[in-house]
Amino acid sequence: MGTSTNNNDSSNDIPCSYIPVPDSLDAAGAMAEPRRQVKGLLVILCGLLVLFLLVAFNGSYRGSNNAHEQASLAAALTSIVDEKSTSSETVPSSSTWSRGVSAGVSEKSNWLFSSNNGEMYPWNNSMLSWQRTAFHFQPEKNWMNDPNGPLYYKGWYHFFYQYNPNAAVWGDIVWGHAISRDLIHWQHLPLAMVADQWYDKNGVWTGSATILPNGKIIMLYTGSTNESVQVQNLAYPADPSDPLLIDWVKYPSNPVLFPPPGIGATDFRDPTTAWLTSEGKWRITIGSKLNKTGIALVYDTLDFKTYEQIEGFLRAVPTTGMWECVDFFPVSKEVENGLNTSVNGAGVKHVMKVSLDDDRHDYYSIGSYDEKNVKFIPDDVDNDVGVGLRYDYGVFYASKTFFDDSKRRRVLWGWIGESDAEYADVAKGWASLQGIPRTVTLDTKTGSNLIQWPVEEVESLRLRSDEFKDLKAKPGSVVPIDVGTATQLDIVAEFEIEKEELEKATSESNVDYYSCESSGGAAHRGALGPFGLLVLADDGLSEYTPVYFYVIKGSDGNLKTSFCSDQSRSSVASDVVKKTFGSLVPVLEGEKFSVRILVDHSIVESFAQGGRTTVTSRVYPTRAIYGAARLFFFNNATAASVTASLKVWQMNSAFIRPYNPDQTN
Ligand code: DQQ
Repeated sequence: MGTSTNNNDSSNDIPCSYIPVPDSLDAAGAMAEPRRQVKGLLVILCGLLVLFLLVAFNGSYRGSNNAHEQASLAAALTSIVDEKSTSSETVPSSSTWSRGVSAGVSEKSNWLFSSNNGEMYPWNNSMLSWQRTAFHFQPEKNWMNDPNGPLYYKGWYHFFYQYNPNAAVWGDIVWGHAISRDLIHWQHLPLAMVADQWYDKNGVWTGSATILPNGKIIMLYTGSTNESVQVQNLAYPADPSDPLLIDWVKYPSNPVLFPPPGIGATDFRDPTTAWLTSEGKWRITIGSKLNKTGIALVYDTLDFKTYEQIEGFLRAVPTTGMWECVDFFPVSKEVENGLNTSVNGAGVKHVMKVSLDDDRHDYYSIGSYDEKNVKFIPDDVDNDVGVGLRYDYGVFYASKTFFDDSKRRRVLWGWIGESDAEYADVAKGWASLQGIPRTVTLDTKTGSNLIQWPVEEVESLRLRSDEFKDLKAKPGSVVPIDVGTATQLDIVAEFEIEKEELEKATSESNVDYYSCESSGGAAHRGALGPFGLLVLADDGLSEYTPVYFYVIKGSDGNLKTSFCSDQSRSSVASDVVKKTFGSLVPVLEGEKFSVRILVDHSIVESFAQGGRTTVTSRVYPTRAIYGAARLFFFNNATAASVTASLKVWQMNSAFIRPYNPDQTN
């Protein structure tokens, strides 16, 4: 596995997971001769100019708060971003070929840039090797997508996942399997289920686990048949006394469910974990669509072998399209504990999550579950299933929760795809990872959103830390945060805007909402933002990824805060997706602006206001890598000064390797 303690970065002592890729990319059959890149040269020149400015003003500027210096840096930052934001990427707008669709599911690989008119960046071995993460779950090689059937059993966390054993692109899907004692360090086990039956010949697709009160494990999954019909199948451990659950048996009378009348043969997939009805039956839901209306079909069963379809839908929402990977679970209104999936009652709200095939985002809705009428009723129709709140406003899809009985918590897994070109993934030999598992609870302060937070076990990877108190950034300035190499970090930061400026700020005319997607990213300046951190930045600021807050005073006089991540300057390479994304985040009376950021090579996971809004980015820098990666605090507001206090930990690598019976942890 790629988590050896081989460190290519001489400037620090953190073990990394770099896997060498073939020296000759041509030999890997993946990349052609790069085109000459005028834009790249321009960026290099700008970078040199910034470097020159830095050296001219002060040979050693670290930690300085000199206003002149900061203004120069900020000017460079703004002009570079402005220049970049006007340039256009050479991206093919559509593809005539789709691997997924031909197999009965939507496209899953990132085929962007794979056609001839895409501009290819001359990636080299060390750039590509750097992208492999150090403490996120990844298979040793090849393609991975959705989390499947996560569960806790006899002292082990089990993680199954959609896996292509043959290539770094979607296809030939089987179930990979890994085990862990702590959700952080993993051991790879043999494939749990392969496509060896007519009813899953075209793929062993997504499914969920149910643990019965007697401890028995039930696995339901979608099979894509030899004729690409989506059916539901039952599987169970061959030997329940084996805590590693290595062997799985497929029920001999599979499939247990076919698409019902009126439902398309390729619109019937991803069964949920089952929950108990008050009548003692088990109930599941399965995603589908009717024309453009996303729907969740419901079935009751006593034995998981025969099912009764319940009339109507758990929920149906027009215009949302196919619902993949539906998840349905209770959260407590009273305690922080997670709840078993079957819990219902007065102290409980229900969460319904769908993965929208049409836009590849995971949407959730909070509401109540009317057991008698078999309906989910959202608290707020503006935040109905598939139209309002999202788990994550960046790259995060096909997620699934499970109830971890050992720690009485609900844990969320999410598939984090790539934002680079498929040919680069083929050259690396791997694609996709899983986000750090997150605990999910109801935000009892707002009552209207969930709180997601990295599982506490990730803190066991924290190494040395640096603390910075009350750093001040004047309007339009950048302050270096000296933590040394900044490729594996856990950052906790708080920001405060000058009180006076907050009070003085006037309503921005006709603006009630700052959209991260369409407001020009971190280069666009307002009175009260943007401000935040530049992660994966190089010293010359030729590459950086701003994770930031943007505050506006709405026409009603109230402050509204957006939390965003801007990829437009994350890499000088042109063949990666460079969107800006994010959303509003509630900041309550008396709260500071706060963020936690996990940086792990090509992934940046950010949690604002204790986890009310989260944004995950994939970034592919070419210069801000290894020992050259740095961290900065920036304030690009026009009026307000911002104060920041931070604690930054260097993060160790997780130990993710093939199963070894001698290693029990
Ligand atoms: N991935 C699986 C499907 C599911 C989709 C196929 C979501 O079961 O709908 O790999 O990413």
